[in-house]
Amino acid sequence: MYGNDFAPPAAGERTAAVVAEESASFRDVLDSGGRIEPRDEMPEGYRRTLIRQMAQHAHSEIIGMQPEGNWISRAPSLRRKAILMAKVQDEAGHGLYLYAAAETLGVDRADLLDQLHDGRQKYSSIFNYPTLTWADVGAIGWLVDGAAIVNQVPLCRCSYGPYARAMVRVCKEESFHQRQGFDILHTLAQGTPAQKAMAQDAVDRYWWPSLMMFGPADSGADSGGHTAQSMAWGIKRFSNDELRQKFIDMTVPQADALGLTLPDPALTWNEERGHFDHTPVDFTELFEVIAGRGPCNEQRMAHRVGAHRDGAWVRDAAEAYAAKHAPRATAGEGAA
Ligand code: BYC
Repeated sequence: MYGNDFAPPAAGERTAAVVAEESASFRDVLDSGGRIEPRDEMPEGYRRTLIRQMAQHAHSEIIGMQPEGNWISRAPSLRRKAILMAKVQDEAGHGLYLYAAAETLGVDRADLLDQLHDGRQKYSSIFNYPTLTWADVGAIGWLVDGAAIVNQVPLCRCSYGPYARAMVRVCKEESFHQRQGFDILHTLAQGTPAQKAMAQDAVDRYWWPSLMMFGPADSGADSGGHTAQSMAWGIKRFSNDELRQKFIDMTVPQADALGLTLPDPALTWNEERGHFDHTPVDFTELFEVIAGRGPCNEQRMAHRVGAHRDGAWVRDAAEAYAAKHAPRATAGEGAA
C-alpha cells in the first residue's frame, strides 16, 4: 500500500490518465524549471497532491508545538525558556505560512483544520512521541529539526511557487532550531554523568522515529506511494530513502562531536557506496503511529481539538472586528 519510486519516471511511464490531464503550458513550465503560480493552469491531481502535502505539513507544525510546549514551564533557565518560547512561536508561524500557501490552491484553512480534527488529514508521525525529559527538547531540535531541514531544503525548489517561497523562510528558522537542539545536548553531554545519560536516553528514543519522518521505504511504482508522481511534477525532488540516507550521513559525525552514540550497531561507513550502512528501518512502527496507535496520538488530537474549541471566541471576535473595520478602512483609503 505504501511506497515510493527511486527515480522520476519519464513522461512515457506516467499513467496515461495523469499525462492527459497536463496541458502543454504546464509541462513547459515544469520542463524549463519554472514555477507554477496560483492562477496558472494545473492538473487537478497536482493541485490535490499539493493540498494534501502542504496541509499535512502545516498540521505537523502546529501539532509539533505540543511536545515542545510541554517543557516551556520547566526549562532549566530563563535563557533556555526564552529560546524555547521563541521556537514554539516559530512553529506557529510556519503553520501560518503553510496554511496561507495552501489557501492559494482554493481551499479554506478552516476546512483543512476540520479535516485534521476528524482524522481525514494526517500530521507527522514524530509528534506522537512523548517528551519525557528536558533532553528530549534537545533531541527534537537536533534530530527532528535536522531531519526536517534535509526533507525541506529541496522543497525550496518545489515547482509550486507559494510552497517553495514559504519553505525558504521556514528552512532558515529550522536551522536555528537545529542548532539550539545541538547546543542543549552538547551542554548536557559535557555535564554530570546523569545529564549525559539523560542526553543519551533522549537520542536513543528519538533516533528511529526521526528516520521514520522521511516516510516509508522506496518500493516501486506499483506500491501506491506518492513519490514517483510527486517527483514527475517537481513537488518532491528526492525519494524518501535518498533523503533518509542524506540525514544519516550528516548526523553520524555530529553524534561523534557530541560524544553520544546512535542506537544502531550497524552504522558503518561504506567506502564503496560513499554512505553509512545502517540497519533497515522497521516501518511497522511508522504504520502503527500513522494509523493512530502511537504513544501520544490520542492526547495530541484531544489537546488540539480542545484548543480549537476554546479558541472559537477569539476567531469570532477577530472576524467581528474585521467586519466592523473593513468598510471604514476602505472609505479612509478612498478619502486620502
Ligand atoms: N508521518 O508516498 P509517501 C517539523 C504518509 S514538521 C505521517 O512517501 P508523500 C517540525 C503520507 O502522507 C515535519 N504520515 O507520501 C514541526 C502518505 O499517506 P496519504 C513535517 C506519513 O506525501 C514542529 C503515505 O504515508 N514535514 O519538522 O509523498 C517542530 C505514503 O507516503 C509520514 C513535512 O510535512 C510520516 N512521517 O511523502 C519541529 C514535509 N510519512 O497522504 C519540527 C513535507 C509518510 O496517502 N512533506 N506518511 O494518506 C513531505 O515531504 C512528504 O509529505 C512526506 C511523505 C515525505 C512526509
